[in-house]
Amino acid sequence: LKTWSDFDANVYHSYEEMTEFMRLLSEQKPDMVEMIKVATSSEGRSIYGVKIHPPGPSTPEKPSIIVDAGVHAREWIAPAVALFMIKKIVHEYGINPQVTANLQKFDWYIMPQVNPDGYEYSRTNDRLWRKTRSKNVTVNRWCVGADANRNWGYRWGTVTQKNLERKKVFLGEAGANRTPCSNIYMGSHPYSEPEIRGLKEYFTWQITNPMVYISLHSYGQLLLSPWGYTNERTENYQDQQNAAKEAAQAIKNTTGVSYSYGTISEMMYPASGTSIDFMQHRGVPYIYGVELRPTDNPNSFAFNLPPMFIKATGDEMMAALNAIGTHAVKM
Ligand code: ING
Ligand code: ZN
Repeated sequence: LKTWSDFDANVYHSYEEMTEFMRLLSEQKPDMVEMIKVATSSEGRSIYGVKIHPPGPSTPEKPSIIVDAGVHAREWIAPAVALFMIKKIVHEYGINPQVTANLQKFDWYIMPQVNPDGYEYSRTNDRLWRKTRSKNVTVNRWCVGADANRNWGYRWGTVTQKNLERKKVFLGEAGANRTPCSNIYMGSHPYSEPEIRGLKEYFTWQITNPMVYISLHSYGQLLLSPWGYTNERTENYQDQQNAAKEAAQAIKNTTGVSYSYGTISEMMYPASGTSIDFMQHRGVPYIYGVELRPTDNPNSFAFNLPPMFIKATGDEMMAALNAIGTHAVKM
């Protein structure tokens, strides 16, 4: 790579290549892009993001749009889409009216890969790895990793498998699990995972006016809003659904693909300790956990979406974020 625009957003990259892209971008577009460090992983990798604003000094009072991706290692399309959007925003600022308007209204914080240890493990050892790579000792054996989307402190561990069984809810990877060997292990305590601790600190202290928060996952083509830990609806449920409806329509208009929307517990399963619930509790008005492509039908590509779909998935997510941003400033 010589310049940031040489970065091929239409393939899956190593973590090193991702950080190289962000570094080049921040060096070559310093008037728009600042590289931020949000955390250090269990294996010692630095976790970065970018803050993007219109050319010129950034103004601290601006509302912001926050996007994270890569929480779950095997969901490769999520970091690819986040990187695609970073490149698209910088490239199309001043050209594409939607992108331009939303960069003028909001500061964008995009963290494209927040679980680099898990991601690298999924590239080299186990394609279906989901968790972090922290080490946990159990009574009779070692188990590695916690579910980074069960480790947040708000209502941490309140939806256990035991609770779910009592409610006769579909199990799968729902709820949260106290056993370190589980794929949805919630961690030994809230924020036990350094990746999540770092994100929480950054969100709490460095982002003063969050307006939209999006966490990218795969798959299923869903826009999921709070709460995760309970079936109860949030006080701003209707407004969140209205914005989701506009986002789904924007996606449809962009690529013709359908996304459904609703709360996490309605559309999928109850889950506690997610970043979505933390952000809702913090009072962020528009919050969506997004399940990107493909659909969840049995013969879909599941976690192995071919890279030829990165562009379309990225374009439609950009359209969805622009729609949510446009809705947010109207309210
Ligand atoms: N699904 C999510 C999970 O953590 C989710 C569902 C997404 C919940 C975003 C909360 C926020 O189980 C996947 N595919 O990981
Ligand atoms: Zn996920």
